[in-house]
Amino acid sequence: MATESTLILIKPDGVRRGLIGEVVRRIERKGLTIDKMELRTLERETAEEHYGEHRERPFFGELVDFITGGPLVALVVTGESAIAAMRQLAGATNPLESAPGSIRGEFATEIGENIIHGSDSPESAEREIKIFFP
Ligand code: DAT
Ligand code: MG
Repeated sequence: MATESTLILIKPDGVRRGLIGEVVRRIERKGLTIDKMELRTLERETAEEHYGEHRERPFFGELVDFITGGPLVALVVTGESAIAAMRQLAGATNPLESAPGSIRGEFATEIGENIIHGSDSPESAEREIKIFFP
């Protein structure tokens, strides 16, 4: 058990569909703390750095197009086991495999437009938070 911080993105599909409040409500209801929060549109370079681990994947170009395609909300969320807690709230990557009550399970149908990003480890969280909030 440890206090952690994680980088969360409410992706452009979530912002477009009016789900900022819904996601923020779930974060707060879980008992986690929002330390930082900013609405911004990413440059391609920033998106490519954030998703660098996927650079060789066939969907990388589409992923960068999507994540730069409109404003998103970047948050730093802190609390007990915040990384795993936020991955639980988000649900599995493919919304057709996410638990029904999770954010992706409830609000998305497509893997490419799955509403939310959450860091997957303490190392990723540290790296990603530096990209968005240097
Ligand atoms: P997660 O966002 O759950 O950490 P990931 O790191 O494996 O998932 O992938 C990052 C994002 O890339 C994911 O949220 C949606 C997109 N993605 C992943 N696999 C994909 C695929 N097979 N086809 C299209 N987009 C995909
Ligand atoms: Mg990931």
